[in-house]
Amino acid sequence: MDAFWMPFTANREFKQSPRMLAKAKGMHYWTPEGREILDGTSGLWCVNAGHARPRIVEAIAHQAAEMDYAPPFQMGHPLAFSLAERLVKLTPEGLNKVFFTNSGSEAVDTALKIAIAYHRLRGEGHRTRLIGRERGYHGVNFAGTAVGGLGPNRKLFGNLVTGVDHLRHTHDLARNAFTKGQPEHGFELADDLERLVTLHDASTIAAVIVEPMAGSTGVLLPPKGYLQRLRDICDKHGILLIFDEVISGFGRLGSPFAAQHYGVTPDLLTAAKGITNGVIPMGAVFAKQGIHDTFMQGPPAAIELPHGYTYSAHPMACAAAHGTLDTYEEEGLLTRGAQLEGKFEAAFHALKGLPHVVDIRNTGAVVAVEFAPRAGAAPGRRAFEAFLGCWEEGVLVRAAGDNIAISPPLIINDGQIDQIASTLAKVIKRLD
Ligand code: PXG
Repeated sequence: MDAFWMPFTANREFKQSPRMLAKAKGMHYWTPEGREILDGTSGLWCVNAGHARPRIVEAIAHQAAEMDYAPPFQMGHPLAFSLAERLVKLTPEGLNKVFFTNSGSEAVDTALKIAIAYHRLRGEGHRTRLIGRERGYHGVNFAGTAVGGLGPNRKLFGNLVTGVDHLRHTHDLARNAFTKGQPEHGFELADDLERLVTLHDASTIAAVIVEPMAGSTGVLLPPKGYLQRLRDICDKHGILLIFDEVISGFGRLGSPFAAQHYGVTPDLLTAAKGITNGVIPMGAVFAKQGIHDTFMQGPPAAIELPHGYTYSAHPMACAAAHGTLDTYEEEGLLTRGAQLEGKFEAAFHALKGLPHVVDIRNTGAVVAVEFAPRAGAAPGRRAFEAFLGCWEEGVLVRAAGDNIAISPPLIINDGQIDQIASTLAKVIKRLD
């Protein structure tokens, strides 16, 4: 166990009593001992079509034998172009250019660099400030950590990128607890952006980045009207709006992207995870035509964007993404979340009234159950114990601060939704 320094894990605690997964198929994992675990988290918000799907397995096997790798700089391969064509048909109107990365973190840092460079190319090089939001998660690279809004992820690393500010988060238990779908209260929190404009001046601000639905911080839905208000303020001041859809993209909310679900279109949109069903790492930044075209002004022989990765548009990832999109299309998975929403809502809101439960939130195929923190204990302990309890009962859920988040593969059936809800209820009753 010793050599592997595990990510975002309590290494010493884990190595005392490991939780290991060895096999996966459809809605389930199996431990090395053969214990069956229902996947209530799509792995880590990524396996949206379920595990070991034949189209994806075949696509990867074929590609490994056909062409394992191709250099992405000054060279191309057909799958990358065909994948880009397919993807921009799914994205919100106008986001019709795609830049490939290998993760959500890389997509975020890429989008922020594009935003700054875009302004510079337009003669507004003074627009460098980046605005994030409290409780936002934008991955772990330098800029993503800086615009991120989770204190524990930031405090070890100093100031990182300077010229960053944050909007307040929109979570409001006092006014919105136990809301089904979008909360009624809080759209005015978007006006924080006006306050930051007043403070710093719009001419210094390059972009605002938010998750339309904040996932890893515990499923925070945007208050009604909030995203449109942000869009309006950005337009008024020439600020780019970036939606980080690494979690909300590819069907989680019942539309291909949250931008379509909420009817608000950003200027740049980041994605990852579900783009390949989590099977091969891949991320993407989708850009509006006008942003892309701003880069296409200089001499044709010049490299317009000096940015990219050895593995951008990796053939294996492109093959996995094609197999994933085939599966999503054939099974209608990118809109299935909308049909599942009612079942999720009924199954999980029935947990209201159980001990320590202070909020339940849901949309599409995602739910959070929030606990009151235990007095005197470290934050999140109750949720972590609920996660452990569910694991022992054969259900994988995710602890996020004081919340349990549930985001299973979109192929889930009603009986499996009930199994997650009843297991969680049983475990909650045992919590102190
Ligand atoms: N943006 C968002 C909105 C994310 O949710 C990233 C960027 C970074 O993606 P990569 O691929 O670099 O990890 C994410 C990742 C959790 C959890 O517990 C969520 C993520 C990662 C790890 C844990 O909810 N999301």
